[in-house]
Amino acid sequence: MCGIFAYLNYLTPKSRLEVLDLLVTGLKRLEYRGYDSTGVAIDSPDNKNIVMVKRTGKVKVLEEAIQEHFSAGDYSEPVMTHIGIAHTRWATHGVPCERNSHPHRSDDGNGFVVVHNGIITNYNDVKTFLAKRGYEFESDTDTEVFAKLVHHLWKTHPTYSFRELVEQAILQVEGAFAIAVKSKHFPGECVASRRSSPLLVGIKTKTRLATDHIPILYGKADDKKLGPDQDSDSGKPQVLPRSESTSEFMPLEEKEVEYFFASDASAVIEHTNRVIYLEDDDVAAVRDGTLSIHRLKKSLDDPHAREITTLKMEIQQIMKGNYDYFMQKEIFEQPDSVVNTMRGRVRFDGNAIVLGGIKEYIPEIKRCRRLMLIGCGTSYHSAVATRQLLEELTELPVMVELASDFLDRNTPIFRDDVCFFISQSGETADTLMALRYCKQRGALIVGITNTVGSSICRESHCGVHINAGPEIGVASTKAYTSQFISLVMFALVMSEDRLSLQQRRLEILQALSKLADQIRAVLKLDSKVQELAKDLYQHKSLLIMGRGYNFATCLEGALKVKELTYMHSEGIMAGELKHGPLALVDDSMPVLMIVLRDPVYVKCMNALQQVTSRKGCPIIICEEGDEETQAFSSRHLEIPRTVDCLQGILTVIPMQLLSYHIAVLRGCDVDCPRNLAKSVTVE
Ligand code: G6Q
Ligand code: GLU
Repeated sequence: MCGIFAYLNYLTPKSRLEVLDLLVTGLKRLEYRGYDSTGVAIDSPDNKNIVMVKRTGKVKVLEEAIQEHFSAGDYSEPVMTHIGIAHTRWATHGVPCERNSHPHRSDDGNGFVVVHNGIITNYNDVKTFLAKRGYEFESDTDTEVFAKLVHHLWKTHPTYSFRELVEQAILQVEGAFAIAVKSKHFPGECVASRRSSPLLVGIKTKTRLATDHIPILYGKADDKKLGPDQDSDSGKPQVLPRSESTSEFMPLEEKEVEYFFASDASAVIEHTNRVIYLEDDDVAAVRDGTLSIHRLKKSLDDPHAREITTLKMEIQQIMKGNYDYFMQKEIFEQPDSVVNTMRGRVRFDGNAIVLGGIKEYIPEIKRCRRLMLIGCGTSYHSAVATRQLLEELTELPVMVELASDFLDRNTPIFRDDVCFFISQSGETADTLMALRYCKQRGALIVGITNTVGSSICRESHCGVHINAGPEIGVASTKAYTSQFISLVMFALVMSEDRLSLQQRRLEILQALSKLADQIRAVLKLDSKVQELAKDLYQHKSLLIMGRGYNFATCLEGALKVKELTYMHSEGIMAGELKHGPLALVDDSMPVLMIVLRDPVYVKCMNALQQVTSRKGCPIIICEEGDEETQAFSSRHLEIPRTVDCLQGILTVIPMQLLSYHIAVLRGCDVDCPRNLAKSVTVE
């Protein structure tokens, strides 16, 4: 997913060079989301025009272009009021190139410029409508139609305010978007909106804000849609009633104030911790330093205001510290992040668990017909990892689904289903669409997310925040182990009144209390793993085999290897070896096997013998001191013994380290792997 960052200073002196520096820094904080090109737009020194710089490649390339393009001179003069917008693009329509980079403009005069996340699905219709009215397009993107549509509405409705023009344009487009728009015709104003793609507004004032919410101003539009040929008689687009004007009501009027529009909090936290998470179809407008929020239609359960929340994260949480990469930092944070996930929830003295976010729903969940765990990628793997324990402790059928496939099948969902949506970002489109599908069918929706204010978090009936802290590296690591722990805690809550399961619960609770130290012990294998990576990094493939509680580790380990090193890798259920995969094994095929002393140990040993008898030389992850298993290979990683259902927390860490070291040896971009984004907000 890409990123939006916009900065508006009102009665706060800032030079254009300072604004550009703020914009570039904001984009740097969003780099982890994945992108292929960048761009900025600011006012020209004479305030009569808008100047843009756009580049393909990294933010660094844009930064260098800005330094060349904007010599000091007029750009170093302080300006009291100004709005600058910036963008990192993850191309969906039109190849990554300067011409397709954002911001996109309405006309040669840069009358309106827009930055956009997402996809405008009806852009061809809108493009046809505009082309008939003389508009010529200079890019292959869907985004460009939005800028030109606003311009068209401005020409045909000169009395409309900037916010009203954007509102009307939003009514005409379909699909997912987060947008920020600036205009030379409306200096010092910014209008932003979202639909299925995240956007928040940070507020920074010299004095404490006089309010902790912004009233929502509602309009009375009907939602008649316009296609390109459905013009009204006048040949002009039929413009719908406007939302309430704000002249009589200034919800948030501050003297000196700065606003930050961003795709997520990591770009805002170093400036302010006071943010408003916009909801779908909110239109946020700043005019004369006043922020107002508008919605065209008011539904029964719509709130009267948007809350100004206080971010809890700290700036150092989104910095690398003394690590080379965010992913490396996040791997080594896991002894702390798993503790944070359990903090305030697991009471080791009383062996009790409290999950405040779902507590009141537990009776209803206990009466449900089945549990469904739905997610994508690593989040899906955390569901695979905990399914067996959930079945054991809840004694309910547990289905585990990839969100994309779940939707393709139109899976039957019933009112007595409980559906869990697992998502680090809380914005993954496939997972969000699956949530809405299940919610429409009356199921109880439980969100397991790591991002406060995210769409999945807000659209769930209840949920558990995994409290892993911001995860910046595209490849998920600490979120996986925290998702894993969160689902284990849920299983323990569901079984707290089952006498027959108390011994099992105690065993698990005791194991949880040792987990942080055991993770530290596994992390001490880092240099040994680095040596193993030297054996592997020039190979083309790596097979990872295991079963039972460790099959999920094989899937997750293979995904880590693929996404970080661009090597092929496959997680293989050891029980399936004889049914085909064994044909891949010879003395040249790299194999890693997980063989721990658990209920499937003997079966895993059978698989190990099948591999070695075909001259396979597997790397083995085994328990400390297990000499019988170690005898099968000179390359083994010993991990501490824990209860079977938590082994997957310890066995995944060597996989995270191995994929990291292979990626470094192969010269890959560890934090931003090619073609990938931190959150996939397009289906
Ligand atoms: C894994 C990747 C990716 C991610 C999915 C789901 O390392 O980060 O597979 O897990 O895209 O993302 P969310 O958990 O944010 O929904
Ligand atoms: N669909 C737009 C484009 O291709 C925006 C993509 C994005 O989210 O960056 O330019």
